[in-house]
Amino acid sequence: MKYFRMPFVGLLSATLLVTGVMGVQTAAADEVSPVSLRALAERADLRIGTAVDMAALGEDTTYRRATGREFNSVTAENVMKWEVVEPTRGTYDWSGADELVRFARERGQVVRGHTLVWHSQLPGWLTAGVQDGSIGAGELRGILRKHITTEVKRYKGRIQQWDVVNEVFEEDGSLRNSIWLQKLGPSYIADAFRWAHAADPKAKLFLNDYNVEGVNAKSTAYYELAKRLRAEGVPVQGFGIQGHLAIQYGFPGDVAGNLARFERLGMQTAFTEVDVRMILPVDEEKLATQATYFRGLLDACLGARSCRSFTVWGFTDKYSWVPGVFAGQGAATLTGEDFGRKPAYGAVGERLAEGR
Ligand code: 9MR
Repeated sequence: MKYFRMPFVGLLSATLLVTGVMGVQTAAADEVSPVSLRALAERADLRIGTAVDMAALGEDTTYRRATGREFNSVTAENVMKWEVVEPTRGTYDWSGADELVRFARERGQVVRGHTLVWHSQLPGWLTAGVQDGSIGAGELRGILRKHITTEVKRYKGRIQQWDVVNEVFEEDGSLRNSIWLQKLGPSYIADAFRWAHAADPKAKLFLNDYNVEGVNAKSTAYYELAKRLRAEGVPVQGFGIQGHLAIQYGFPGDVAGNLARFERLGMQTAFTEVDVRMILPVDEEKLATQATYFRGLLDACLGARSCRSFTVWGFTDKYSWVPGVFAGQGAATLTGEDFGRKPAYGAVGERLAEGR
């Protein structure tokens, strides 16, 4: 199915144009267009972000230009993860991460750092060492501390928000049975935040997970954790809601109430990885539903003072992670494989134009 074959060059829908958001259209393709999502977000005091696929950024000009034009925040989809930055123990590869940070700086974008402590995408040397017992608990703690300190220091002053711990709870609200919990016990979470804070005191430090959009057992576990950590003086400042939705499961309940309770703790909130998948094939009804889901999450964000950052997990189906993981599902982003805009793109633009 073809979407609107409007090339992705900075024009929003006619609806938007009549709402008076159109400025003088003199921007070259790679500049910030007055009618980009980015320009609309700036008026709403919001960082609108995307995950960036560094391979695509290097070889796909349409992708590269749109990344600069449409967004004022970027997240590394993979290149800041541990398996990428330290593939061999003590040998680092910062090439992708450095390139993204440079790209962002040249375009006046902020960077969300993703992610320091996770159970997935760990380097082989680390998981093997833990498994065969050659890396014991004491050494593992030192390795984690060094990893966090090294990476956060390297980008000190250039990362707005760090996802310090990612996906540490199960759906029922119990702590995930990761190597971190098994070997270091639950205190690894507070340690990680303290180490990250020592390395870059100005970066806002986030918890981050999926299936925590609304009020449920998992998001409540985060709420209790955040409350306790903050009472103990642990430097945790934000709650990151990934926002990987699927139209066949319905829209989550009480997203606004969920944001509000973290806000009452004095925390920032953010949507960090939004996409909305569907069972293929695509049809107009599904696309219309998808648009309401994107709009619904954005609406909750703009309705909360604590929410100043809304990131999509890629903006084109051409590079989306979804079909590779959920067989028979896809079309999860704002534009199609040909960058044609879906109704969701228009819905996001319209909601941004309405402001807070
Ligand atoms: O989009 C990422 C994909 O390219 C990787 O193969 C995958 C590996 O697990 O991670 C994906 O990003 C994930 C993110 O880092 C954390 N939340 C869930 C995201 C989608 O799986």
